[in-house]
Formats: sequence, structure tokens, C-alpha cells
Amino acid sequence: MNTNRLSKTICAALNNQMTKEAHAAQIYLSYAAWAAEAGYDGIANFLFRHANEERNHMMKILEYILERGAKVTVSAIPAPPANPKNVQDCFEKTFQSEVDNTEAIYKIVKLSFDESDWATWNFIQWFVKEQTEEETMVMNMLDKLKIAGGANASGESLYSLDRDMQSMPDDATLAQEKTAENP
Ligand code: OFO
Repeated sequence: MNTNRLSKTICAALNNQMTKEAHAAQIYLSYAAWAAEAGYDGIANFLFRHANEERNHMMKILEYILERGAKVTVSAIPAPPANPKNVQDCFEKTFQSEVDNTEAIYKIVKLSFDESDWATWNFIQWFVKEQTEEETMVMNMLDKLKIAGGANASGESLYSLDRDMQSMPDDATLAQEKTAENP
């Protein structure tokens, strides 16, 4: 009896997304190591935590594929890009990587919609929200950095930013969670 509940196309897309999440983890990991070497311990800590988050995302997808009776294929993870030039470059590249990941998630939303695979459609909504949070979080960081002087930020402002990032929450609060009382 065939108990596989995923189509070939959806299964391939989800397996591919697993590799993308692992790749995102490697990007955060390599940027974190770069930041630590450069003495930005707060930024490094933040990026290390996010490397773990991306790995958890990969595991979430792996569990879902198994739950649906389909086949998991673990593939090679592409190498992360070269180290950033400075903190501004680090966050710009991080933002771009999140946007690329969002695009890939949207493709799975579309595929599941086209196939009326409502289980996958429902599952992938968690990632849609997560990507919105992560894009917002990096945008907020870019905003803070802009105030600090962007690529020309002084050592002093980078020092304060780095210290703040040590204790920065891992998730941004989204518009849908805000109210007039708590804007
Ligand atoms: Fe960038 O969070 Fe995974 O999907």
C-alpha cells in the first residue's frame, strides 16, 4: 500500500528547501565566526543563535516529509559566500539571504496551492510568518546601523550596537501582533 502523501514535485521542493535552510545556517555560522574574529562578540552571539534557528527550520521540514510518508534526501550544502567587508555589508548580505529564502518558501506556498495539497499549504504558513519576522529583524538592525553611521559608523557606535545585540530578542514583533494599546 502506498502511504506517501506528497507529490513528487512537492517532495522535491521540500527536500530542496531543507538544503536551503542548512545553507542559511552555514551563512549565519560563517558570518558569526567573522564577527567574533573581528571582536564583535554581541553580533557574533546573535548570528550564532540564528545559525541554530535555521538548522531547526531544516529539521522541521525533515520531520514533515517523514510524517507525510515521503522520502528525505539529504544533499550537499553549498559553501557560504566570502566574508563580509564590514558590519553594514554583513547585515546587507544577511538581509539578501533572508529575502532569497522567502522567495523559495513562497514557491512552495504556490505549488501546494496549485496542487490543493492543504496539509503542505498549512505547514508552510509557519515559514511565511517566520520569514516575515526574520526580514523585519534584519531591517531593524540595518535601521539601527544607519543611525550609527552605516558603513562609516564610528568604533564607539559600533561598540554600543554590538553590546545591545548581545541581549537582543531573536524575533521581531510583527504588525499582526500589535494593538493600539501596545503599538
Ligand atoms: Fe530565515 O528562516 Fe529559515 O526559513
